[in-house]
Amino acid sequence: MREQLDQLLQDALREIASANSEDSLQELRVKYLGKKGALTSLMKGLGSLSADERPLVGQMVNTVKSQLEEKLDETLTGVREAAKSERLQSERLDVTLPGRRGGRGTKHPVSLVIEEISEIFGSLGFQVAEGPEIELDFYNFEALNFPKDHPARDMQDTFFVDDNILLRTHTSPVQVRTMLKHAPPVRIISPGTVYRCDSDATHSPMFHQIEGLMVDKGVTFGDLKGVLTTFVNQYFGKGTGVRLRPSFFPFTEPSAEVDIACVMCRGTGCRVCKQSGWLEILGAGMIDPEVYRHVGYDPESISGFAFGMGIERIAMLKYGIGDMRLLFENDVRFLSQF
Ligand code: 2U9
Repeated sequence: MREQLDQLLQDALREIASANSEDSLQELRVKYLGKKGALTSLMKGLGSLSADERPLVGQMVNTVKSQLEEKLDETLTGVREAAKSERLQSERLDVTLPGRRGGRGTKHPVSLVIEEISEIFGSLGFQVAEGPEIELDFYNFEALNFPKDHPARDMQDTFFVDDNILLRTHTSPVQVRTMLKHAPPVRIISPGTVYRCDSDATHSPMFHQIEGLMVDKGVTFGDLKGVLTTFVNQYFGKGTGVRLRPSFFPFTEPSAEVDIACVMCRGTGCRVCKQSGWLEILGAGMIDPEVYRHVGYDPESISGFAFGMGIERIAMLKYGIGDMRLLFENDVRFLSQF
C-alpha cells in the first residue's frame, strides 16, 4: 500500500506540473482528491491492514493529501498569474496612439445669421462695432431720447443692476458710443445680445439684435430705403417685395416698420404671415436731431438713418424654425442641422 501511495503521489505531481489551465487543475483535483478519486479508493484498503500498520499508512495518506493540495493550490496561483499577465500583454494601452476626436460642432443659427447679415452690410461699406452688455442709463436711454417716464425705463421692462446701471435693452448704445468717439461719416452695424424683462412663448429675456447706423452729409430717407431693399434682396432673394409703414421710435423721426413679402407663400397669404402676405422684419428711421445733440454732432450739417432687427425672428424665417425656444435649448439634434 505504501508503494501504491508513493506511485499515486508521483503520478499526480507529474500531471499537476504539466497542467496549464484552471480547468485541467480542477479535473486533477477531482481525479486524485475527489469523493470518488484515487486517494479515496486507496484509503478503502486501510481496513485490510494490521492494527500496527493502519495508523502509519493513515498518516502517509494525510501527508500525500496535503502535499497534493499544496501543489494544486500553488500551481493554480501560477496558472492564474500567467493568464492575467497574458491578458495584460494583449490589452496593453498604447499611449502613443492618437486620442479619439470629439465630434465637430456646428455654428448656432443665431451666429450664422449674424455672420450672413454682417457680410451683406460689409459689402455696402458698414463696419461691425461692439460694446458692453452691461450699460449706463445714459448710453441705453438718455442719449437715445427716451423720456424719463418712458415705460421701457421701467423695472418691468429693463433689468436694472442699480439706478444707473442696466443690461442693455438694445444694441443702440454701441452706436452712441461710436458717435461720441468718431466724427461723421459713420457707417456701422452692431450685432449682439440684449436683455428685456419679458418671458413667454414668443419672448425670451435674452435675445439678439443687429442694428445699423449711417451718418454723413446729405443722407436721405431714399438712402435708407435703398440700403434696406438691397439687404432684403440679397438675404431673402432677388425681387422680394419690401414695404415701409409709418411708425414711431423715440430715437428716429420719421420712423418706419419694414415688411417683406412673406418668405413662405411669397405674398399669397399663409399661416406664417397670418394671411396678410407680409412679414414685419425691421424697424428703421431718420435719426432724431435730439440724438445728435447728445453725441455732439451738428444736426444742421449732417443727417443719417438707423435700423434694427431681431436675429431670432430672422433665423426662424430664414430656416423655417417654428418655435423660438428651440434656439435656446442647446439640443444637438436640432443644432447639428445647420
Ligand atoms: C441710434 C439711433 C437710432 C435703431 C432702430 C429700430 C428702429 C427697431 C427693433 C427691431 C426688432 C428692436 O429687436 S427689436 O425688438 N428695432 O425697430 N431700431 S431704429 O435706431 C437707432 C439706433 C442707434 C444712435
